[in-house]
Amino acid sequence: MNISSNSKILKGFLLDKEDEILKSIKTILRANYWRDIYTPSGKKMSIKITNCGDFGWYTDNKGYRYTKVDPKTNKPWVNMPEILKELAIEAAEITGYMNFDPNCCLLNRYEVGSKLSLHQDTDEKDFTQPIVSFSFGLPANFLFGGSNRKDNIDKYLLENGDVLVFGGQDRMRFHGVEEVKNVPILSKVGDIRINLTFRKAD
Ligand code: MD3
Ligand code: FE
Repeated sequence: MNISSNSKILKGFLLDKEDEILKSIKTILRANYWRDIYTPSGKKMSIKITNCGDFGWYTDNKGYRYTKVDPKTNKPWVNMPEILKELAIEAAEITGYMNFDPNCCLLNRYEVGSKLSLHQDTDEKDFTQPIVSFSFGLPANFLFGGSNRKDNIDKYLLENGDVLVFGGQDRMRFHGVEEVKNVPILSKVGDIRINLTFRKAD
């Protein structure tokens, strides 16, 4: 299934402001460094995560959920840097979402060999709000299915500086990320892929 008119891939949208964005990511990491995460059944996932904003997404033996505090430190997640919030809102507006109000940014770190299995994002409260995603570092194939797990899957290459905006019917579609491969690119973040997803959690 193709991406519908409710969603968009903005190729290279972040490249102009790459240095400033990477600085703000470093600020987030100083407060809340990358965490290993476990599925509710106890399986270690291959990606590491952290968050900023009023809410953070987390998973451990207590389940998949949004939390106001970092479960590891019991302190609130660090503020969402204004530059990141503004760019996410701008990308949403370009796609037609004029009232995107993100209060969570989930950061995913993919090493070479990491992947994210097919899933739906269902922990948010308001599915009329889109999800905006930023990609940096190594490229990856984004897998986009339908509203049933068995539906046909399309692949879209995500590269450094790309933005995706997903909303409307696409918001509930199954999606994932193929195993990240090491390819020679000019990367300012090293041989990893970093993905930021902006959400309205609550
Ligand atoms: C389409 N992250 O964090 S970003 C996730 O590249 C997640 O790390 C992937 O799936 C990544 O949950 C994909 C693009 C994305 C994010 C959320 C979506 C696409 C989406 C929710 C619904 C439909
Ligand atoms: Fe997802």
